[in-house]
Amino acid sequence: MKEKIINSINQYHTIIIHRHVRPDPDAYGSQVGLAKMIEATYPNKKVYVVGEEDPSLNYLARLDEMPDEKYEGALVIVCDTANEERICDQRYTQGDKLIKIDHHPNREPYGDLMWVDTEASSTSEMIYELYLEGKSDGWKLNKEVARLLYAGIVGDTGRFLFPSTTERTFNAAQELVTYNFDRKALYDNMYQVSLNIAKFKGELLSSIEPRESGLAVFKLPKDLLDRYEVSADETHTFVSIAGDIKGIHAWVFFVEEEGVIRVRLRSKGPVINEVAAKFNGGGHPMASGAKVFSWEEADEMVKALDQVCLNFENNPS
Ligand SMILES: [Mn+2]
Repeated sequence: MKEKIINSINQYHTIIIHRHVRPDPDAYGSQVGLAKMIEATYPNKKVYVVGEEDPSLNYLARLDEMPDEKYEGALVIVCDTANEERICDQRYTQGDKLIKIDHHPNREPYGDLMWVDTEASSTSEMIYELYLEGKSDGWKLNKEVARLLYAGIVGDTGRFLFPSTTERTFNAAQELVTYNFDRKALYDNMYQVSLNIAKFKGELLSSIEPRESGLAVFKLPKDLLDRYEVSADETHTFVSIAGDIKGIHAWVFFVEEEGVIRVRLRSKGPVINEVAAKFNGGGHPMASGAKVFSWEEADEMVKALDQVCLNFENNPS
């Protein structure tokens, strides 16, 4: 598949790269890392990165304004996005050919070519491996590409901590750091938090009451977010908050937004993506997202998660 993707890239003059809504470092890293790698390798090609910018990720890259007509005859690549609904900028269908590159479970296949590797820690790791495949044909990596791909890998692996981190991950990181980008500046940008977020975290930590099942529940109604001046989007920065606490097997965030309660699920053992799938969501076995539409429905979801955690306690695999 990697070879087919490289052949397609070879064939097209204009290449437009998309990623998912609510971007994270892996979305930007894989999208812009791939773009800059193609530019370095093929200086005559036109490569564009599209989607709404997230100002908190401006330190990684800035995106392009794209007139519609550029899609005509173009190759479109979508990185790090499991399903079509989550693709940022819905013009992705307007090109000549569509390629999906992703590491999430392939529940909703799309595209003329698909490269999905759920064993990869991140899409950025896959883009590094695409480079390895193309290396003998002259594919080029540079300092900026290395910085972007490294950021994506670090972001999706929680700094090489999550079980998705493998020998492949370290292999990629090992070569990427030889490009001598400013790693300290990158980490400073990725992990600094503002004072209100730090205080909000304190509030959440002191509110933890683990349930008998080993599940911890964080309910974040709008008035609480308002009191700390924390936006619903910002809550993703402390989603791993309960990971170090003894006795907690899984935890769930319910974040109240306009007309919807967004759910973020994390686990250290119980498989939680099946519950997520029942509540308008999905994702990885140990990290998923979902949506509910009332606090009553949130409580139903908590019950379903309790069950999964209790089953895990009784039969840990
Ligand atoms: Mn990813």
